[in-house]
Amino acid sequence: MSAYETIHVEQRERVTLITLDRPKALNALNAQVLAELLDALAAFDADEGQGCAVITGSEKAFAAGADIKEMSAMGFAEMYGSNHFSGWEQFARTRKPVIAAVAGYALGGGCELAMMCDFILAADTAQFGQPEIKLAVSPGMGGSQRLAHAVGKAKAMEMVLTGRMMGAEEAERAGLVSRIVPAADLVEEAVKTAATIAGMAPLAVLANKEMVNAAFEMPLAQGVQFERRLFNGLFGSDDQTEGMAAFVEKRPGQWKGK
Ligand code: CO8
Repeated sequence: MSAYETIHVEQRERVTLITLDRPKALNALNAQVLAELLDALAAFDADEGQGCAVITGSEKAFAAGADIKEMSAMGFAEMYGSNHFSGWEQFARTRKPVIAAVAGYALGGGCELAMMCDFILAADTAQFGQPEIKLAVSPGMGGSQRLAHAVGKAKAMEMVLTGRMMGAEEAERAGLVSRIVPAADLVEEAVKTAATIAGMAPLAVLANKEMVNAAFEMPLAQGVQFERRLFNGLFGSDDQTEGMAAFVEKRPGQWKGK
Protein backbone atom coordinates (compact mmCIF):
# COMPACT_ATOMS: atom_id res chain seq x y z
CA MET A 1 0.00 0.00 0.00
CA SER A 2 1.50 3.36 -0.88
CA ALA A 3 -1.08 6.16 -1.08
CA TYR A 4 -3.05 6.40 2.14
CA GLU A 5 -6.37 8.20 2.42
CA THR A 6 -7.01 8.26 6.17
CA ILE A 7 -3.50 8.79 7.54
CA HIS A 8 -0.39 10.80 6.61
CA VAL A 9 3.05 9.32 7.03
CA GLU A 10 6.15 11.46 7.17
CA GLN A 11 9.73 10.48 7.96
CA ARG A 12 11.79 12.97 9.96
CA GLU A 13 15.25 11.46 9.92
CA ARG A 14 14.87 8.28 12.05
CA VAL A 15 11.36 9.16 13.28
CA THR A 16 8.16 8.11 11.51
CA LEU A 17 5.30 10.55 12.17
CA ILE A 18 1.85 9.09 11.48
CA THR A 19 -1.07 11.51 11.56
CA LEU A 20 -4.66 10.23 11.63
CA ASP A 21 -6.61 12.25 9.09
CA ARG A 22 -10.38 11.71 9.00
CA PRO A 23 -11.36 15.17 10.25
CA LYS A 24 -15.06 14.89 9.37
CA ALA A 25 -15.42 11.87 11.68
CA LEU A 26 -13.02 13.13 14.39
CA ASN A 27 -10.57 10.42 13.27
CA ALA A 28 -13.00 7.59 14.08
CA LEU A 29 -11.22 4.30 13.52
CA ASN A 30 -12.86 2.40 10.67
CA ALA A 31 -11.56 -0.64 8.78
CA GLN A 32 -9.64 1.55 6.32
CA VAL A 33 -7.81 3.42 9.10
CA LEU A 34 -6.88 0.09 10.67
CA ALA A 35 -5.58 -1.34 7.38
CA GLU A 36 -3.58 1.79 6.58
CA LEU A 37 -2.15 2.12 10.10
CA LEU A 38 -1.08 -1.52 10.17
CA ASP A 39 0.53 -1.19 6.76
CA ALA A 40 2.43 1.97 7.78
CA LEU A 41 3.54 0.44 11.07
CA ALA A 42 4.74 -2.78 9.42
CA ALA A 43 6.83 -0.67 7.00
CA PHE A 44 8.21 1.35 9.93
CA ASP A 45 9.06 -1.78 11.94
CA ALA A 46 10.86 -3.33 8.95
CA ASP A 47 12.85 -0.21 8.03
CA GLU A 48 16.35 -0.22 9.58
CA GLY A 49 16.56 3.53 8.96
CA GLN A 50 13.64 4.18 11.34
CA GLY A 51 13.93 3.98 15.12
CA CYS A 52 10.75 5.30 16.73
CA ALA A 53 7.24 6.26 15.59
CA VAL A 54 4.79 8.92 16.75
CA ILE A 55 1.04 8.60 16.22
CA THR A 56 -1.00 11.74 16.49
CA GLY A 57 -4.37 13.13 15.42
CA SER A 58 -5.71 16.66 15.08
CA GLU A 59 -6.01 19.50 17.60
CA LYS A 60 -9.64 18.52 18.22
CA ALA A 61 -9.35 14.74 18.30
CA PHE A 62 -6.69 12.09 18.54
CA ALA A 63 -9.53 9.67 17.70
CA ALA A 64 -13.17 9.70 18.87
CA GLY A 65 -13.39 5.92 18.94
CA ALA A 66 -14.17 3.03 16.68
CA ASP A 67 -16.44 4.16 13.84
CA ILE A 68 -19.93 3.93 15.32
CA LYS A 69 -21.58 4.28 11.91
CA GLU A 70 -19.56 1.34 10.57
CA MET A 71 -20.32 -0.80 13.65
CA SER A 72 -23.99 0.08 14.01
CA ALA A 73 -25.23 -2.36 11.37
CA MET A 74 -23.21 -5.28 12.68
CA GLY A 75 -24.68 -8.17 14.62
CA PHE A 76 -23.12 -10.72 16.95
CA ALA A 77 -22.43 -13.31 14.23
CA GLU A 78 -20.56 -10.84 12.03
CA MET A 79 -18.63 -9.26 14.93
CA TYR A 80 -17.69 -12.57 16.57
CA GLY A 81 -17.37 -14.60 13.37
CA SER A 82 -15.04 -12.14 11.66
CA ASN A 83 -13.13 -11.41 14.88
CA HIS A 84 -13.72 -7.82 13.87
CA PHE A 85 -11.18 -5.89 15.94
CA SER A 86 -8.47 -8.56 16.00
CA GLY A 87 -6.27 -6.59 13.59
CA TRP A 88 -5.60 -4.09 16.38
CA GLU A 89 -3.74 -6.79 18.28
CA GLN A 90 -1.16 -6.71 15.49
CA PHE A 91 -0.72 -3.00 16.25
CA ALA A 92 0.29 -3.82 19.82
CA ARG A 93 2.90 -6.28 18.51
CA THR A 94 5.01 -3.53 16.87
CA ARG A 95 8.54 -4.20 18.10
CA LYS A 96 9.99 -0.69 17.89
CA PRO A 97 8.65 2.02 20.20
CA VAL A 98 5.53 3.96 19.26
CA ILE A 99 4.57 7.16 21.11
CA ALA A 100 0.98 8.47 21.16
CA ALA A 101 0.81 12.27 20.98
CA VAL A 102 -2.74 13.04 22.11
CA ALA A 103 -4.58 16.35 21.77
CA GLY A 104 -8.35 16.66 22.16
CA TYR A 105 -10.57 13.60 22.34
CA ALA A 106 -9.13 10.11 22.83
CA LEU A 107 -12.34 8.19 23.37
CA GLY A 108 -13.27 4.51 23.19
CA GLY A 109 -11.06 2.88 20.57
CA GLY A 110 -9.09 6.17 20.42
CA CYS A 111 -8.15 5.85 24.10
CA GLU A 112 -7.40 2.17 23.51
CA LEU A 113 -5.18 3.02 20.54
CA ALA A 114 -3.27 5.56 22.65
CA MET A 115 -2.84 2.95 25.42
CA MET A 116 -1.56 0.37 22.91
CA CYS A 117 1.32 2.75 22.21
CA ASP A 118 4.37 2.54 24.48
CA PHE A 119 3.60 5.81 26.22
CA ILE A 120 1.33 8.79 25.83
CA LEU A 121 2.37 12.44 25.64
CA ALA A 122 -0.70 14.58 26.23
CA ALA A 123 -1.51 18.10 25.16
CA ASP A 124 -3.16 20.17 27.88
CA THR A 125 -6.37 19.81 25.81
CA ALA A 126 -6.42 15.99 25.91
CA GLN A 127 -9.56 14.21 27.10
CA PHE A 128 -9.49 10.47 27.70
CA GLY A 129 -12.54 8.26 28.10
CA GLN A 130 -14.15 4.88 27.54
CA PRO A 131 -17.74 5.94 26.83
CA GLU A 132 -18.82 2.69 25.14
CA ILE A 133 -21.28 1.92 27.94
CA LYS A 134 -23.41 4.82 26.66
CA LEU A 135 -23.79 2.84 23.42
CA ALA A 136 -24.78 -0.23 25.42
CA VAL A 137 -21.44 -1.93 24.69
CA SER A 138 -17.98 -1.97 26.30
CA PRO A 139 -14.33 -1.39 25.44
CA GLY A 140 -13.40 -3.99 22.81
CA MET A 141 -9.69 -3.59 22.23
CA GLY A 142 -8.10 -3.86 25.62
CA GLY A 143 -9.38 -0.65 27.19
CA SER A 144 -10.80 -2.21 30.35
CA GLN A 145 -7.49 -4.02 30.93
CA ARG A 146 -4.93 -1.39 29.95
CA LEU A 147 -6.82 1.43 31.69
CA ALA A 148 -7.03 -0.62 34.90
CA HIS A 149 -3.27 -1.31 34.67
CA ALA A 150 -2.53 2.36 34.03
CA VAL A 151 -4.77 4.14 36.53
CA GLY A 152 -5.88 1.42 38.96
CA LYS A 153 -9.26 -0.15 39.56
CA ALA A 154 -11.13 2.78 41.13
CA LYS A 155 -10.63 5.28 38.31
CA ALA A 156 -10.86 2.66 35.55
CA MET A 157 -14.10 1.28 36.96
CA GLU A 158 -15.64 4.74 37.37
CA MET A 159 -14.66 5.76 33.84
CA VAL A 160 -15.88 2.56 32.20
CA LEU A 161 -19.16 2.48 34.14
CA THR A 162 -20.05 6.17 33.77
CA GLY A 163 -18.28 7.06 30.52
CA ARG A 164 -16.87 10.21 32.11
CA MET A 165 -13.82 11.78 30.51
CA MET A 166 -10.51 12.42 32.24
CA GLY A 167 -8.62 15.61 31.41
CA ALA A 168 -4.88 15.84 30.87
CA GLU A 169 -3.97 16.86 34.43
CA GLU A 170 -5.95 14.06 36.03
CA ALA A 171 -4.52 11.62 33.47
CA GLU A 172 -0.99 12.68 34.37
CA ARG A 173 -1.65 12.41 38.12
CA ALA A 174 -3.17 8.97 37.58
CA GLY A 175 -0.22 7.72 35.52
CA LEU A 176 -2.03 7.35 32.20
CA VAL A 177 0.27 9.83 30.44
CA SER A 178 3.97 10.40 30.84
CA ARG A 179 3.85 14.19 30.50
CA ILE A 180 1.66 17.14 29.53
CA VAL A 181 2.89 19.67 26.99
CA PRO A 182 1.20 22.79 25.60
CA ALA A 183 -1.02 21.80 22.65
CA ALA A 184 0.95 23.99 20.24
CA ASP A 185 4.17 22.13 21.02
CA LEU A 186 2.77 18.60 21.17
CA VAL A 187 3.91 17.15 17.86
CA GLU A 188 7.34 18.78 17.93
CA GLU A 189 7.91 17.60 21.51
CA ALA A 190 6.79 14.06 20.62
CA VAL A 191 9.07 13.98 17.56
CA LYS A 192 11.96 15.28 19.69
CA THR A 193 11.35 12.57 22.29
CA ALA A 194 11.10 9.96 19.53
CA ALA A 195 14.37 11.22 18.04
CA THR A 196 16.08 10.73 21.41
CA ILE A 197 14.89 7.11 21.44
CA ALA A 198 15.77 6.60 17.77
CA GLY A 199 19.31 7.79 18.57
CA MET A 200 19.89 4.91 21.02
CA ALA A 201 21.42 1.55 20.07
CA PRO A 202 18.61 -0.29 18.22
CA LEU A 203 18.94 -3.67 19.97
CA ALA A 204 18.96 -1.99 23.37
CA VAL A 205 15.77 -0.11 22.42
CA LEU A 206 14.00 -3.36 21.52
CA ALA A 207 15.20 -5.08 24.69
CA ASN A 208 14.27 -2.19 27.00
CA LYS A 209 10.77 -2.02 25.51
CA GLU A 210 10.30 -5.77 25.78
CA MET A 211 11.35 -5.93 29.43
CA VAL A 212 9.11 -3.07 30.58
CA ASN A 213 6.17 -4.74 28.81
CA ALA A 214 7.02 -8.00 30.59
CA ALA A 215 6.12 -6.27 33.87
CA PHE A 216 2.47 -6.42 32.76
CA GLU A 217 2.57 -10.09 31.80
CA MET A 218 4.79 -11.82 34.38
CA PRO A 219 5.06 -12.24 38.15
CA LEU A 220 7.93 -10.18 39.64
CA ALA A 221 10.52 -12.97 40.04
CA GLN A 222 9.94 -14.20 36.49
CA GLY A 223 10.03 -10.63 35.15
CA VAL A 224 13.34 -9.97 36.90
CA GLN A 225 14.76 -13.17 35.36
CA PHE A 226 13.49 -12.09 31.95
CA GLU A 227 15.18 -8.71 32.39
CA ARG A 228 18.47 -10.35 33.44
CA ARG A 229 18.48 -12.62 30.38
CA LEU A 230 17.95 -9.71 28.02
CA PHE A 231 20.55 -7.65 29.91
CA ASN A 232 23.08 -10.50 29.63
CA GLY A 233 22.17 -10.93 25.96
CA LEU A 234 22.99 -7.28 25.21
CA PHE A 235 26.56 -8.05 26.24
CA GLY A 236 26.76 -10.13 23.07
CA SER A 237 26.24 -7.04 20.90
CA ASP A 238 28.91 -4.93 19.20
CA ASP A 239 26.97 -1.88 20.31
CA GLN A 240 27.50 -2.72 24.00
CA THR A 241 31.28 -2.76 23.43
CA GLU A 242 31.02 0.49 21.51
CA GLY A 243 28.65 2.13 24.04
CA MET A 244 30.95 1.50 26.98
CA ALA A 245 34.10 2.41 25.03
CA ALA A 246 32.45 5.65 23.90
CA PHE A 247 31.59 6.51 27.52
CA VAL A 248 35.18 5.93 28.65
CA GLU A 249 36.55 7.92 25.68
CA LYS A 250 34.00 10.73 26.28
CA ARG A 251 32.50 10.61 22.77
CA PRO A 252 29.07 9.69 21.35
CA GLY A 253 28.54 6.02 20.47
CA GLN A 254 28.32 4.96 16.82
CA TRP A 255 25.69 2.22 16.61
CA LYS A 256 25.67 -0.68 14.19
CA GLY A 257 22.46 -2.32 15.38
CA LYS A 258 24.47 -5.51 15.94
N1 CO8 B 1 -17.72 7.12 15.00
C1 CO8 B 1 -18.24 7.67 13.88
N2 CO8 B 1 -18.40 9.00 13.73
C2 CO8 B 1 -18.04 9.80 14.75
C3 CO8 B 1 -17.51 9.29 15.94
C4 CO8 B 1 -17.33 7.87 16.04
N3 CO8 B 1 -16.79 7.28 17.12
N4 CO8 B 1 -17.26 10.32 16.78
C5 CO8 B 1 -17.61 11.43 16.13
N5 CO8 B 1 -18.10 11.12 14.90
C6 CO8 B 1 -18.61 12.03 13.87
C7 CO8 B 1 -19.98 12.59 14.25
O1 CO8 B 1 -20.99 11.67 13.91
C8 CO8 B 1 -20.04 13.85 13.43
O2 CO8 B 1 -20.33 13.51 12.08
P1 CO8 B 1 -21.50 14.30 11.28
O3 CO8 B 1 -20.96 15.71 11.17
O4 CO8 B 1 -21.58 13.58 9.98
O5 CO8 B 1 -22.71 14.24 12.13
C9 CO8 B 1 -18.56 14.33 13.44
O6 CO8 B 1 -17.78 13.18 13.79
C10 CO8 B 1 -18.32 15.42 14.48
O7 CO8 B 1 -18.79 14.93 15.73
P2 CO8 B 1 -19.78 15.78 16.69
O8 CO8 B 1 -20.68 16.66 15.85
O9 CO8 B 1 -20.44 14.81 17.60
O10 CO8 B 1 -18.72 16.69 17.46
P3 CO8 B 1 -18.88 17.31 18.92
O11 CO8 B 1 -17.74 18.27 19.07
O12 CO8 B 1 -20.26 17.83 19.13
O13 CO8 B 1 -18.69 16.08 19.94
C11 CO8 B 1 -17.62 14.05 20.75
C12 CO8 B 1 -17.46 15.41 20.01
C13 CO8 B 1 -17.98 14.32 22.23
C14 CO8 B 1 -16.30 13.33 20.66
C15 CO8 B 1 -18.76 13.23 20.09
O14 CO8 B 1 -18.52 13.18 18.68
C16 CO8 B 1 -18.85 11.81 20.58
O15 CO8 B 1 -19.38 11.57 21.66
N6 CO8 B 1 -18.37 10.84 19.76
C17 CO8 B 1 -18.51 9.43 20.07
C18 CO8 B 1 -17.51 9.00 21.14
C19 CO8 B 1 -17.72 7.53 21.45
O16 CO8 B 1 -18.77 7.09 21.89
N7 CO8 B 1 -16.66 6.74 21.21
C20 CO8 B 1 -16.68 5.33 21.49
C21 CO8 B 1 -17.04 4.57 20.25
S1 CO8 B 1 -17.29 2.86 20.53
C22 CO8 B 1 -15.71 2.22 20.56
O17 CO8 B 1 -14.74 2.91 20.37
C23 CO8 B 1 -15.62 0.72 20.79
C24 CO8 B 1 -14.16 0.29 20.90
C25 CO8 B 1 -13.97 -1.10 20.45
C26 CO8 B 1 -12.54 -1.39 20.00
C27 CO8 B 1 -12.05 -0.46 18.93
C28 CO8 B 1 -10.65 -0.70 18.54
C29 CO8 B 1 -10.07 0.48 17.83
